[in-house]
Amino acid sequence: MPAIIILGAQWGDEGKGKATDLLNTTDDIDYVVRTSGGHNAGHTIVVDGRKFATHLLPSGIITKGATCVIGNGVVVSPEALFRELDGLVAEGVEVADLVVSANAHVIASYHSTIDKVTERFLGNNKIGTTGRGIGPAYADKVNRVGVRIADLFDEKILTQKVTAALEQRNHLLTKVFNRRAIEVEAVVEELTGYAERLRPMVADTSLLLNRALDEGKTVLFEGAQATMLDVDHGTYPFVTSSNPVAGGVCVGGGVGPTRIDRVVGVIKAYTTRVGSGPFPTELFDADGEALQRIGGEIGVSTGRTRRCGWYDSVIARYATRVNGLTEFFLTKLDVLDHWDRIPVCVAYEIDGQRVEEMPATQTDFHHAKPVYEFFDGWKTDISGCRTFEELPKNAQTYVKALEELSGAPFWGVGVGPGREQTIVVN
Ligand code: 2SA
Ligand code: GDP
Ligand code: MG
Repeated sequence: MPAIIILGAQWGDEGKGKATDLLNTTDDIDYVVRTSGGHNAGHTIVVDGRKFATHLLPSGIITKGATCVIGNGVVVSPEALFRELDGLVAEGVEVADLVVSANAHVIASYHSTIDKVTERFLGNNKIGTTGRGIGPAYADKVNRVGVRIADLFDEKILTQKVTAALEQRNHLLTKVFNRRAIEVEAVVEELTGYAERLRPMVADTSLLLNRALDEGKTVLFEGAQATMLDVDHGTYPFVTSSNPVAGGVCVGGGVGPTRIDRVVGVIKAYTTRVGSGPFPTELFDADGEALQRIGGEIGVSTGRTRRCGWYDSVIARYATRVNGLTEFFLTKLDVLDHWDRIPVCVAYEIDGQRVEEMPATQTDFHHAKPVYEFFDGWKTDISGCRTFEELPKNAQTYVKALEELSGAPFWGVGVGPGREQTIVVN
């Protein structure tokens, strides 16, 4: 199985880090690749009780073996990159090799400034971004005034590009936001400061990955954010500024769709979301608080509390459709150990009509009310279960029901954060 995509099927934080780590340590993976987003991701890996978090780096970085790749579709803050690498080394991690695409776009400190100022300006209508400069960096890229990693090695070109980018940004900052203009020289100095350390890591990663696939090597694409945060397919405008769906992986990795063999959607046994935007199964009661507390639902990068709700199979079916999922990996089933009865959203009610598929418009999605089916809980600690048969009967019924509703087979089930706390079903 040479090319595998792992991606988020809900609003992120489904356990993509754990799923990536699991495949990386049980299968023979040669490359672990990030293809979208930046250091707004927060992927957690728990090995022998030790917890590691990655933000910009692929999760494979903590396991020496596979080469890690940051693809052209990623927005890279060199400052965050080296802070993260140095942090892991300081923790005693023997980090894996890292290759960075020459065509990846750069996040400079002004992108983060603009991100935060814009959010403040939006007030109650804010997106709830991570403030990492992700949106402004992608905006520069699409607006054709972005700086790419390769530009850091030629000061003259870098100066030209930063000048062009800041011409527009400074107009906005000074005239609309009443802020001081950002100086070109300061940005050029900031960025060239990373050039020497970056240079040996930089390559044509599309060529690297395509050659690897030609040679029968195995490439694991580790998605960041998730389907419902996709700028095209998510709950726009409450989304991130990239395409975390399977199609975006091909664009951001420089590989064609015909090379992909498996597309795994990681999905939680309930739902969470961080930031603003619609969320039909969101709970505002003691159940929501309990899911948040028991599930430890706190943002890995920003420390924000995540909003919680029940499993939404309309979203699962949508994720199957827009990503062409070949399978799901269900996580955090153990968090539901404590409930007598577990609701699952099987459809929506919109203006009195039952709707089984994701509504075509955001207005309808904002009005969607969940239609629930109820399943008996198991009220047993399942964190030690290692086979499907060891799970209590009610947990088996719950998993089978979700699988039936979600549109693709369940490959595995997570019963705890640890690498070994996994049941392989299919
Ligand atoms: P941005 O910063 O422009 O990408 O924010 C836009 C929206 O995307 C959401 N977003 C996320 N949602 C869940 N998890 C993310 N990663 C971190 C984590 C988040 C954190 O793993 O916990 O630490 O808060 C992530 N990154 C972006 C964001 O909340 C906005 O809704
Ligand atoms: P990602 O962004 O998709 O990689 O997910 P995060 O790391 O942001 O959040 C997932 C959280 O759930 C992390 O704290 C993981 O350690 C944890 N986790 C992953 N799988 C399981 C599971 O099956 N059970 C439990 N209890 N925790 C899990
Ligand atoms: Mg996360």
